[in-house]
Parts: sequence; C-alpha cells; structure tokens
Amino acid sequence: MERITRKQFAAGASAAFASIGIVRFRADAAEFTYKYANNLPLSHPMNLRAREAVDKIKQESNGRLEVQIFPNNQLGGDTDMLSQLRSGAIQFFTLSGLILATLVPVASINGIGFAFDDYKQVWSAMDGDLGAYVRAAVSKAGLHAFDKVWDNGYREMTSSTHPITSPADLKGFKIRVPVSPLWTSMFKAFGASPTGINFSEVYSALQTKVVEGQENPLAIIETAKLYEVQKYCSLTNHMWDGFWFLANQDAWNKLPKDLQEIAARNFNAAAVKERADVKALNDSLQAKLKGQGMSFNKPAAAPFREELARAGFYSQWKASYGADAWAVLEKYAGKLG
Ligand code: X2X
Repeated sequence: MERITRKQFAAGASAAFASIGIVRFRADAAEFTYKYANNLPLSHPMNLRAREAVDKIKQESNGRLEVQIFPNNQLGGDTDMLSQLRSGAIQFFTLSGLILATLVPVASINGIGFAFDDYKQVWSAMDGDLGAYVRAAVSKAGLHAFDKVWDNGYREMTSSTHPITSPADLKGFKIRVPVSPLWTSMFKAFGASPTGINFSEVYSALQTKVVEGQENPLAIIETAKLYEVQKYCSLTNHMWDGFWFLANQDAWNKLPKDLQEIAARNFNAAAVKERADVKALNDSLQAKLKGQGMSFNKPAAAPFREELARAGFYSQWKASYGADAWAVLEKYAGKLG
C-alpha cells in the first residue's frame, strides 16, 4: 500500500505551488540568517558548544534566527575576520581579547603575564569588573560583546627544538605569537624572537620551521594537531586567554528584542559549559599528548615573572592601559610587577 506522509504531501504541494508562482518563500526561511566565524577546529569545545547554542536559538526562535557556523578559519585568519565583522560581512565572531586589542587596546589586559593564579581569579575578574571594563571599551569601538567570555585557557609553550625550562631557553627562540602587541612585547621581554602570525598559518609555519615554537592551551595543541609538528611542551601557564563572543553592532541592533534575548542567553550559557569542557580537557590531555609523542616539563614560574619585571614589562603595560584599568586588574590578580 502506498502511504504518503504529511511531510511528503506538503513537499509535493509546495513544489506544485512554487511551479505556478504562488509560493514566494519557503515556510522554513529564517527572518535573520547570520554568520558566526571562528578560528578553531570543529572538534574544539568552542565549536561543539556553539553548535548546540545555534540549534537552540533556531528552535526557540521558531526558525526566525538562523546562525551558520564557519569554523577553522574558513573565512580567513583572525585579522581578516575582524575586518569582516566590522564591515558587517559576518555578524558574529569569537576573538581573543589580546587580538581584539589591535582595535580596543585595553582588551588584552587579561593576558598580562602570570596575572591570574587560577581559574577562580580568572572568572571573578572576567564575569566581574574587569570584564565589564573591557566590554564598555569594546562597545565604544562599535562592536557588541556578550557578557560571558569563552575559555581559551592557560597557555603553554611548545617547541620542535628544545624544551623551555627557564627564561634562558627563550633567548633568541623563534616563536610564533598571535598578531597582538601584548604578545610580541612579552616575548621580546624574555629575549625571544617573536613573529606575529594568524592561527590559520600556524600549523604550516611550524611544519616548515619558519618558527621553532608557539604557545597555546592544551585543548588547541590537541584539536589543531600541533603535536604532529612540535616535540616539547613546557607547562608554563604564562598567561590566561579567552574569547569574546562579538557581534557586529548594526546586525545586533537589527534583531528584535526577543531574538536578542534568545541569542544572548544561549551563547552565554554555552560559554559557561565550554569553560568546564576546556578545563576538563586541559586536566586530561597531557597523557594523550604524551601518547602522541610530546614530552612534557613544568618549569618554575617565578624566574619568568622576575624576568618580565626586570625588563620593565609590567610598568610599561601599566602606563599603556592607564592606572584605572590596572587597578581593576590588580583588584582580582593582586599586586603585579
Ligand atoms: O591564535 C591562537 O594562538 C589562538 C587560537 O589561541 C587564539 O585565538 C589566540
């Protein structure tokens, strides 16, 4: 017996109407279709949780807001994607505050070397006054930042040539850093030779040995397969880095209040889940990366911190951000430098 389901019947009917020009739009066409771009592999918790969030947003908005995800630098490197966000070619983008600092200088403040002892300090600061301070500056620059920062993590140094056991091992070290004045300044203070390269080019820069090393949290070293082109991983925890979930201001303003509420609530909730995922991964990945051929060491932090202080790193950045911003950082991180 032939059974025609309701869906098949509807599809057939709509095709019939379409062919005579009665159906002008598909019943499932969204009112708003926005693009969300990022620089991380699909398997990173940021993309996994963002996927869940956009599914919920579609469902809760009854299909009115559809967010398409473009992971893994599909739309270009961070520098490109930031331009696309500003021009409105993309509507959402997650970006490290340290790179956002090329547009909003104070956004790199959470990356000051060895500022936060632990995640407790990090989230108090970023969900508290420090995050609010940065978001206000981001908004002045014409972008909208959601309340909850996504975790990138504590960053560790990797190398194809030698482990980093003390600041002396960084002298002349050819290291890739993200495109950001704070990163360049910090590795120059260590006497290294940093090159600013977008993440989209990192694997090949390491593979072709344009640079010897790089630094990133374990979750990225694993999901971007950097263990294939790096041998040593030194657990330096030299800074904490997070991603602001950003929206183009005009695109954001165009959304009716109810859609803004649905988007913000789901992206913020996803960020909180992603933080737990990254922390769990960072706690467990060392064994996996060892199995993939990396060797680990954990240098003492104090000599690195002292080297930065001696080079004038802390006083220079305090002057650059201003005493007010610095006081907000120290409220959470304690006295620095
Ligand atoms: O570029 C990097 O190293 C990365 C992926 O960690 C950032 O987005 C800052």
